[in-house]
Amino acid sequence: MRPSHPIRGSEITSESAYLNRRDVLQLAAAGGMALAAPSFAWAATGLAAKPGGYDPKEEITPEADATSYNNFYEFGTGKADPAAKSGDFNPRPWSIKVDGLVGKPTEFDLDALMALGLEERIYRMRCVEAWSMVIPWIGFPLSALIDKVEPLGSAKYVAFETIVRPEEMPGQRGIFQPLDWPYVEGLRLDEARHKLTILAMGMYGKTLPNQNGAPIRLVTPWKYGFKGIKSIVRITLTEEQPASTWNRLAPGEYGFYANVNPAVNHPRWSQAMENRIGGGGFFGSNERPTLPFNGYGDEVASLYAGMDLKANF
Ligand SMILES: Nc1nc2c(c(=O)[nH]1)N[C@H]1C(S)=C(S)[C@@H](COP(=O)(O)O)O[C@H]1N2
Ligand SMILES: [Mo]
Repeated sequence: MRPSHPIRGSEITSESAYLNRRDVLQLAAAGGMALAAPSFAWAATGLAAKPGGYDPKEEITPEADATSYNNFYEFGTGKADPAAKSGDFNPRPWSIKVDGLVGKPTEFDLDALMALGLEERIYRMRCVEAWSMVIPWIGFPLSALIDKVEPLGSAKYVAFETIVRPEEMPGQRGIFQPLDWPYVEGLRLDEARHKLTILAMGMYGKTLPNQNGAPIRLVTPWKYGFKGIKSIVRITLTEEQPASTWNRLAPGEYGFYANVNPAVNHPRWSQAMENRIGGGGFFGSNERPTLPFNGYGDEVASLYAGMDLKANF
């Protein structure tokens, strides 16, 4: 069954939003990033490959699907809740505090974040519930942010935290709270600095909609969707492995690494296949095999050399 696509505020405001495709191109040109040109050529033609194992034969997921079928428990536990119930959330102004084991703890506002080098990256995404999408993100490499704060030699991990704002997030109000807030996630420092890891501020050439994690969220395309923490307000470099929300809730079901792995089943279902959302239909009609590391193995497998990925799932 396809979800309905109600008209949302974000569709009306997107043209006047702070970030549109032209701004992105200008910023990318100003920054002179090596990756920017190929990314944009590739976005413009809709063809060609890279970065990151993207198969040009795979269609980009319709924007209406990517913005209406979401997980964002701060707005409710249903997949339609984030689009339906995030209208009161106001992601501007915003800042991210970066602290912990760094030489230069810094608070970055949206302008400072955008200046870190926005570019478009089309990534295959894969959720633990076995649905997948192909999404054109706009973001910058997380490594650019990490470099700015000058990590200390003792830093081994990066911890992320989502905003807590019950006044604007109905899933954080009421007696039944499905998760402990704030939502938290973590990466190993080398994963965080990997070239595929971005903080996204837009998608489909527009400002990120509230339901997808406005104004800024993590994207790690070789990991299951739950690692992609949304509406980030704090990033802390640590020596110890940080907590992650789903791992804390159900450690047998959601590992810290969360690398997409068709050989490691979720205890309640197989991870061998996935359903690509969009276009032709929803569940059942668009099934395909899941690839190790979601198809990004050439780029990321070396991060895990010598590790038992069944034990470290
Ligand atoms: N703060 C926060 N971040 C979150 C979640 C959440 O509930 N809260 N859900 C996660 C899960 S389970 C998934 S699959 C992705 C979904 O991202 P999308 O809605 O943009 O596809 O967001 C992740 N990030
Ligand atoms: Mo998820």
